[in-house]
Amino acid sequence: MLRIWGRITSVNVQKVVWSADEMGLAYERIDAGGAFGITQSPEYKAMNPNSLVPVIEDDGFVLWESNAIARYLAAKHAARGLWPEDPKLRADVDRWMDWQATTFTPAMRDAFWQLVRTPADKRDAAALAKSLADSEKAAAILDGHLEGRAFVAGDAFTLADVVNGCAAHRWLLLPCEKAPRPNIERWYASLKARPASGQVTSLALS
Ligand SMILES: N[C@@H](CCC(=O)N[C@@H](CS)C(=O)NCC(=O)O)C(=O)O
Repeated sequence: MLRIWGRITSVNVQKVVWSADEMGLAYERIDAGGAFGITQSPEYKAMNPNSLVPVIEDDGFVLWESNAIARYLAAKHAARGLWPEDPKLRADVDRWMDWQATTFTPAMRDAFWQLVRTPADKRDAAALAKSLADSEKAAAILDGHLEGRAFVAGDAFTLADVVNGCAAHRWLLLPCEKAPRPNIERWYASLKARPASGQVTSLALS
């Protein structure tokens, strides 16, 4: 059976779990990382020398990097809707997946850590302010892109919605003032209505 290592509070683990749930896959998720440890053990490092989550093991095949895992699962299970075969459509999905991993989530990392995982008296105000400003820029780009569109890439739900949905979940729940983003909110509400998103969209931030 497919095994997924990683705590569900990790946005990168969330992307894999939501992808697997969209495909209706059976899997076992093993808590690892953060307070669960495990990632520094020699056995885990043999799977992922970065000591990060998630990692999957599928019939002896080991893979890390959350977006690569989501694409592998879609390819293996012929989930063509989630990762289309048409080169242009696929490139569009890949582009927005890369954007999530390189721009949207990194922008909000400090804000998330400062507001959710750091006591108020120990926060770094400058890091928080910069991260909030960067996040607003990214949110404005996504909101503008979603104007008149139901989904991030193409006309149907894809992996680009899954990974950006995980990032948006984190952004929308961050306890801070944000500019109104009506297109993100409409799109995110439609993702939240999908049964397969439940493990992620029902989570409180921690
Ligand atoms: N690019 C990697 C990043 C993985 C990553 O940064 N994972 C974080 C959690 S989101 C992690 O393992 N942090 C250390 C820990 O949880 O112990 C991916 O997308 O899988």
